[in-house]
Amino acid sequence: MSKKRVAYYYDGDVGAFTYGLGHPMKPHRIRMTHDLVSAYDMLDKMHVLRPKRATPETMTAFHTDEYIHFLNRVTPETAEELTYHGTRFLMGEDNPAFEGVFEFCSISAGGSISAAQRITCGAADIAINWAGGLHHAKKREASGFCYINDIVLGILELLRTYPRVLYIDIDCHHGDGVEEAFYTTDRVMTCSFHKFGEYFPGTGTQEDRGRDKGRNYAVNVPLKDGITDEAFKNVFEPVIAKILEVFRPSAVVLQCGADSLAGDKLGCFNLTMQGHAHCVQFLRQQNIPLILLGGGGYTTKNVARTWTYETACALGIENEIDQNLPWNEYFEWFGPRYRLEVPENNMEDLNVKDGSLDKVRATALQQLSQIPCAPSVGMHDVPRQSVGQHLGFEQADGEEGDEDGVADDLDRRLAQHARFVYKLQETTGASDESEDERYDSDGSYPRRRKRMSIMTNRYIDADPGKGPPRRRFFQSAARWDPTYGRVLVGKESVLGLGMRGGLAAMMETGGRRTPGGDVNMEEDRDWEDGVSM
Ligand code: V1D
Ligand code: CA
Repeated sequence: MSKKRVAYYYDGDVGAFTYGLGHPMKPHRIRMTHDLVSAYDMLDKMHVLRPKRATPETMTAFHTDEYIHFLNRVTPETAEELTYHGTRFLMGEDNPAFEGVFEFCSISAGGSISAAQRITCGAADIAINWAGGLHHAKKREASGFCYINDIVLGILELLRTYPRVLYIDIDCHHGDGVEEAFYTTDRVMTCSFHKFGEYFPGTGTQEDRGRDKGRNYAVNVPLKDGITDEAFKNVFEPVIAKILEVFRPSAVVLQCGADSLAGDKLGCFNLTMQGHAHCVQFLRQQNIPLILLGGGGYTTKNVARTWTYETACALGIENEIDQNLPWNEYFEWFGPRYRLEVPENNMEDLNVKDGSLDKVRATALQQLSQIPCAPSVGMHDVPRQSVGQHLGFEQADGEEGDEDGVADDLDRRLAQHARFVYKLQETTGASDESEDERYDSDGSYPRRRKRMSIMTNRYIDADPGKGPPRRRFFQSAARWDPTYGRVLVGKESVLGLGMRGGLAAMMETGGRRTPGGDVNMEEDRDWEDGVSM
């Protein structure tokens, strides 16, 4: 099994938050997982990073300003008033306004955004954020223990670089928030495996398949109680294999909700730790950039065991680690066997009993057969390499990155590069000819203005009437964003333009401004010219 560069995001503060007494969601399980990962000596086998916390502005890439403003100031004391007596923003007992809720969200979302950046800059093959995976959060309200949809924010980050992203959700609950966010686009395929029938949130039938351009790009696999490893594998593998074949994602985000494990307090499946982790192993071997996120999981010792084992799977060392748990701070929680295992129980598998699993699989495969071929954003080529990689800015393997260093450092270096290129344009008559040929024969600067592309480092003829239509430098792939004080490159500019047209509109235009606007990636010859990225 090939070695992979794994980035692992963890904030030591995350385990201290509490949803309140009697609430099943326990952020402490993230800390237990981390402790076990550490006890197994896995930390020095991967890049351990403390994620930058997501800012309110970052969160509004998906959520409404009004909701983020609310979340940023609500406290247990003001909740009643700010939710208009429980009628807005929060969902009753499921989503209490607990102490520090915004900080908790900024850690969770910051981890998934950082993970995505680590993948797009080419510094990791697999990025992990066990504090993420909060798939129920909606654009303007919390739902099902989730307040901020870190997954949507992470995928938006991936879409700045990649044409297509696959989202897979093995949490026992339907991944409704993520599905809804990308329901009308063919750039994100969502696939959720979940219990369906008198179960939260009540969505996720096989009739729900996406709309408009997104028709058939939402895949749902509704299941019944008691599904075992073998039955799950028999639906997961063929459905995901088919998706990989027809959709050809550039990156995969796997939500590893652990409430699908046997014996979960809220779940009703019968998966063992191995059966759950098989999904991670299956995706790892596809050699597609992968993000692993947390999610549900309410029998905390089993969550810690499984996410620890899945961290080992990401590293490719799952066969080398001891099944007897090493000593760790929470050792006594894992008795009486103190083993790295989640065994199945004797519940009946209702999926196999009535043959419904075969029907569900057949329906999913039939849906996928209707997808013609991998879609693209318009017909132009989209870089397969991140801008950072292309310009040679990617972090070298083994280079230690602290905190959120990679993305910031990349931004800094891209900005520096952009300023260098921009300066070149202003001070020289840039040309792709040799050094000597930059000047007219009389020694003056040439009248034909040429500009350098930040994407290709090649000069473009910017002279009107000659060659391709004249384009301004910052219309092509990069522009300076004064708000964030950094260069926005390629589809990054999508987000810089704001989400006023809505997520779907942004997806439809593939990151271009709406008609009439002056940024149109499709027209950009730098991209069209088939510069192999
Ligand atoms: F049992 C509880 C005790 C206290 C507070 C809430 C719950 C609870 C259990 N199950 N709440 C639920 C589900 N909510 C309802 C609604 C409340 N009724 C009015 C209907 O049934 C929510 C289950 C959320 C599951 C979240 C998740 O596992 O999918 C997840 N994934 O990522 C993060 C969380
Ligand atoms: Ca699910």
